[in-house]
Amino acid sequence: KRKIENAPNPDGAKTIRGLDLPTFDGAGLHIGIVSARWNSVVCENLVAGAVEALKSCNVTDITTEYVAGSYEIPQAAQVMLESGKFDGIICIGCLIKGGTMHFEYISEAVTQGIMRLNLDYKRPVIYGILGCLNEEQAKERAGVDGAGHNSGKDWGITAVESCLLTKKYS
Ligand code: DLZ
Repeated sequence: KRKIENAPNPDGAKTIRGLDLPTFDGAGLHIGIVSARWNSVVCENLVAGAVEALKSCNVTDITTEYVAGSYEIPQAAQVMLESGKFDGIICIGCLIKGGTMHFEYISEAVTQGIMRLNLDYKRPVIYGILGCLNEEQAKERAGVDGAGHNSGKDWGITAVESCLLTKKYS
């Protein structure tokens, strides 16, 4: 089990953060996931990890939508937020550095786009975009074939925690 040194267990959380699935009660939350299909093996594992974590927090209302690549994610998330149906959105994508400048341009655009949605809509829009130098790094961070750790689980927990904070002050 992985320990996350810089993410201390928040007050009231029942299990220790860093043990696989800490507990927040997300019953009644409506969570959307938007995932890219580029690097689909990695993204599918990340989506599965996020769904597993959401369910472990009692979230039953989960809608998953797909887009072609990471570049399409912010606009898709915006459409979902505009529907008013979601308490929060988890954005999932995997950018792998290649021989051209695509990686830099898309990473920058997607990162800015997702942050803008967070602030404009006052709803958590979780940044589940891996930016990796090669496929091996990406697979490790998505727990593909049992390697490394599935970051999707962290993003599922983070979505619930942030939605609960938002509800507390809304
Ligand atoms: C074009 C492109 C490239 C080169 N690499 C990736 C990638 O590693 N990960 C990803 O999610 N998407 C990639 N794309 C596709 C773009 O995100 C986008 O779908 C297209 O440029 C069309 O807008």
